[in-house]
Amino acid sequence: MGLDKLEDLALKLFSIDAVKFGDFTTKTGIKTPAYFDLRVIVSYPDIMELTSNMLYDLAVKDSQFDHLCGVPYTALPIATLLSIQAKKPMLMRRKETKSYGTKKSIEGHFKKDDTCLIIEDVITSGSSILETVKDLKNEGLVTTEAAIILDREQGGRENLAKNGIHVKSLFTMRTLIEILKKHKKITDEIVVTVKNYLNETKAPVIEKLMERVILPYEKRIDFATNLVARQLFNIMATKKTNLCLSADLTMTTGILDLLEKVGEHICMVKTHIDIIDDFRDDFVVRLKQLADRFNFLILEDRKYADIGHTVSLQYSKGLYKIGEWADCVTVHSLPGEGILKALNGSMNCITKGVFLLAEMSSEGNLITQQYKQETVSMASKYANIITGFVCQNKDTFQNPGLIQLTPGVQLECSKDDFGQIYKTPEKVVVENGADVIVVGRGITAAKNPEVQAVAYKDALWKCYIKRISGKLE
Ligand code: 5IU
Repeated sequence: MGLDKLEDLALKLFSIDAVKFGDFTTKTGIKTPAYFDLRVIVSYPDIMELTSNMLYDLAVKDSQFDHLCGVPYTALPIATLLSIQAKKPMLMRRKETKSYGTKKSIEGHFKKDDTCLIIEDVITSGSSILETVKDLKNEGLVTTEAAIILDREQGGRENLAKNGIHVKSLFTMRTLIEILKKHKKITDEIVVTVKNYLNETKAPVIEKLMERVILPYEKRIDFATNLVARQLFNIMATKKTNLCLSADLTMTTGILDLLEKVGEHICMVKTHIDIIDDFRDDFVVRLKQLADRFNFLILEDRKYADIGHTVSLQYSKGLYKIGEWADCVTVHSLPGEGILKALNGSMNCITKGVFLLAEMSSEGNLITQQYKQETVSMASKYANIITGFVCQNKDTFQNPGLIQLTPGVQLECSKDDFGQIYKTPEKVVVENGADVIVVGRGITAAKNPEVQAVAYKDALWKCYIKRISGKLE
């Protein structure tokens, strides 16, 4: 590609204020001496045409791919022009997944394993492209290349390379400012300021997508900010079990006897303290003794869902005083972040943990894609108390320091009479990314619970080993 064309485009972008220099603050609050707003090019058809022709020559005409996909929103019109010029079908990613109907995040017709070329305007960290790639991947599409207008040279290219995506860009920040300097559009001072800025300001490093599900538990300990998560990873790695027993029995002796038998095979016991008929304080003393003896944690599945103030009372007061003996508790995000704020205050230390409910296993539950995403982002502000999420799918979150707790598991797929949907160990661990697997009646209702606990433990561990060996599909 001749330099003339590049120079022509650079000058045109400058003349329409798509490229500006001065003191700017980005959306995320970072100061920058160079600002790009390529959205304005939709008002200049000749510049749109020039841009897309140049991207076509650079990255489209000699590339092999089945679809083009623009990163929403600025790149969409350019992707459309390229799709027409290349006569290749386009895909569109929804930024907000529909919360009704098909719940599809990618629009357009495609087959599994089809390849996709990404079109984007500017990259800084590369995170927008990675979000699009993640959604494409979840639909079975493969992405290895991205064609972009400008690389801000702040680490995006490297972040994308780590995720197997090669970037071809029309401009880098340096080539762009050199052209503008040559044509006396910007002063030497601006050139120096921008170059210094580039040397000093790198975008955050983004780890590999899906890393969580292929990292072994022991390697995830260092990523965990909540102490209970660290303990749980440690227990799983040393005891070689990711089985959590849901001890939904109504007599204390039943629960304690069961734990005597299966304690060595589990990493955690999940209780529903309010279903016990003969609750007495010494029950929790004995429960704690068993937990210490067999090295497992206690999760009270209380599913808090009230306003923060009430929840802090429910957590620390009343008959059960859950906060005194449970290592962690389950919590709904429904009431808003006040519930986490209150628990953060009540827990008062990071030796306690919260599993936040992001999805449920029961038929017809009302949790939507948006609810799930907002639950995950709510948790990020309370990293010291969040142990993980109760969820059903691996794309719910990426952070390898958090734990995916998945209920609704039996050795054979089935349902109960009240809408519980069971999946197999293979499905939840290998395909859906479960880290800790909750089994209740699969063990408690068995003729020989101990034998059955071992069967679950072995099956679940085998699946985990298969998953971390990278044989995902
Ligand atoms: N539980 C679920 N599904 C969920 C959530 C919690 O089954 O989505 I959140 C609880 C309910 C029960 C246990 O205590 O997990 C599963 O027991 P069974 O394996 O017996 O179905």
